[in-house]
Amino acid sequence: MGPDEDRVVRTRAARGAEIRLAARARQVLRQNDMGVWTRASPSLYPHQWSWDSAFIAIGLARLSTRRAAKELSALFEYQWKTGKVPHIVFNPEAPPGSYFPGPDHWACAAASPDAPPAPPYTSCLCQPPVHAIAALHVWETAERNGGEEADEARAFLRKIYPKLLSWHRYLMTARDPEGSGLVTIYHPWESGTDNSPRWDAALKNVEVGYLPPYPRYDLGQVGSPSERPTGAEYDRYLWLVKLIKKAGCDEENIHRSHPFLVKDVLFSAILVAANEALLEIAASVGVKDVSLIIGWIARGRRAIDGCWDPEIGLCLDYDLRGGRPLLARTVAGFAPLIAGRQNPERLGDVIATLESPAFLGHPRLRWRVPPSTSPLQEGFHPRSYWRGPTWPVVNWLLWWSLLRAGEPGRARRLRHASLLQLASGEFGEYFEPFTGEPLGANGQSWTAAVALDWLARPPVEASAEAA
Ligand code: 9WN
Repeated sequence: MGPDEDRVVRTRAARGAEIRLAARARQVLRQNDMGVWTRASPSLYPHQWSWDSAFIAIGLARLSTRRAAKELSALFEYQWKTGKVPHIVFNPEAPPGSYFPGPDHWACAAASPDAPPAPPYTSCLCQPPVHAIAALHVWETAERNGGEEADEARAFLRKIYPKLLSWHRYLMTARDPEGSGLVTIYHPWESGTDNSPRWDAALKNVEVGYLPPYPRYDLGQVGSPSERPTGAEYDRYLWLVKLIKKAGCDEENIHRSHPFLVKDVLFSAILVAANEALLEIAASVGVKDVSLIIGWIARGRRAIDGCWDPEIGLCLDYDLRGGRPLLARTVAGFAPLIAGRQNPERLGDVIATLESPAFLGHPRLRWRVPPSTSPLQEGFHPRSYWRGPTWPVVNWLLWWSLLRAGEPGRARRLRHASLLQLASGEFGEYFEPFTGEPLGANGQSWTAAVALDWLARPPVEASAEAA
C-alpha cells in the first residue's frame, strides 16, 4: 500500500471510530433524558443541575435544537424572583435515598419569598452561568440549519433573553454588592469545583458545630471513596448549608454572617464570557440599549486582570473573610483565557502556564489535557474529584476559549487529546490524569454532550482550526 492509500485507510478508520463514539454519546444522553430536562448522570446525580444543563444543551443542539432549547427553558422555569438560577432542581421521581442532600433537606428553601412554587424543590445555591453561552450555541446551530428550526429558535431566544438578563443582573448585584466585577460564592458547591484545593484555606476557618448523622449515598456509587470528597469536607459543606438555611437564604443576612464568602475567578470569568454571549443574543433579538451589559463586561474583565498572580502565572480567588488571595494552582487560574479578549501579553502568560510542566507539560500525563489541580500543587490527588483528575467539560471550556482567543492550533490539539481520552466510549465524570482511567459517575451527561459537540464541528471550523 502506498503512503496515500495508507493515509486514506487511517482516516477512514478514525472517522469510523468517531461515528461510534458519537453514537455512544447519543445513547448516554438518551438514557438520561427525562423529557424536557436531563439527569446529570443515571444514579449518582438523578436531578437537574444548573451548569450541567447548560453544557448538555450545547451537546443536544447537535441532535435537536428544539430539545436543547427545552433543556434551558425547563431550568429557567425554576428561576428565583431575585433572578437566581438554582444549582439543583430536584426530580420528584428520583428514588428515595439516591442523592444527599436531596429535596427534603432543601425543602425549607421553598419558604423563601423569592423561591419558585414547590414542588419540585430547588436548592438555594447557584452555579457558574454557562447558560447564555449555551443559548447562543442553540441559536447559532438552528440559524445554520435554517427554516422552521431557525424560527423556533428565534422565539426561544426572545423568551429566554430577559431571563438571562435577570440572572446576570442578580450575579452582578446581589453577588457583588461591592461592584468589584467578581462574583461572591457562599459554598464550594457554587463554584462547581467542590473539593478543589482552591477552597482549603477558606474552609479551614469554618468551625463546624453539631450535625446529626447523615448518609453518604455517593460513596456507594463510585469505584472507591477516594474519588469523592472526604468526611471532613462533607461536614463543612453541610454545615455551610445549615447556616445558609438559618439565614433564610437571604442574601443580606448571608453577607453579614456567613463564614465562607469567596470571590470566585472562574465563576466571574464565565460570567464575562456569558455577558459577551448575552450581548450577541441582545443583537439577535433586536435589543437597542445594551450599555448595561457592556459595562458588566468591562468591569468583570478589569477585575479578573486584577486577580493575576505573576509568580505562579495564574489568577487567584479571594477570601473576603480572611482578607487574602487563595493561593492554589488549579484550572480556575486560567480565568483570563475564559473571560476572553485579554491583552496579548496576558494571553501569552496564561498560555505559558497552560503549556508548562504545572499543567499540559507534565511528563506523566496520559493525555495532554489539563489536570483540574496541578500535580505541583500541595493537596493534588490524581483520583480525588477536583483535586487532580481531568474533567472533559473543563477541557471543552478551555478549548472553546482558545478558539475565541485566536489559538486554533492549540485548540485543535486540546480537542484531539480530549477525544482520545474519551475513545473507550466510557463517558466518565472525570479521568485519572496519569492513567486515563474514567472515574466518578459513569454515563455522565455533560461528558457525552461535549464529546458530541466536538465530534460535530462543521468543516469550516475544522479547517480554521487547522490553519
Ligand atoms: C454538588 C453534577 C454536579 C456538578 C458539579 C460537581 C458535582 C455535586 C456533588 O456534580 O457536584 O453540586 O454532589 O458532588 O462538582 O460541578 O455540577 O454533575
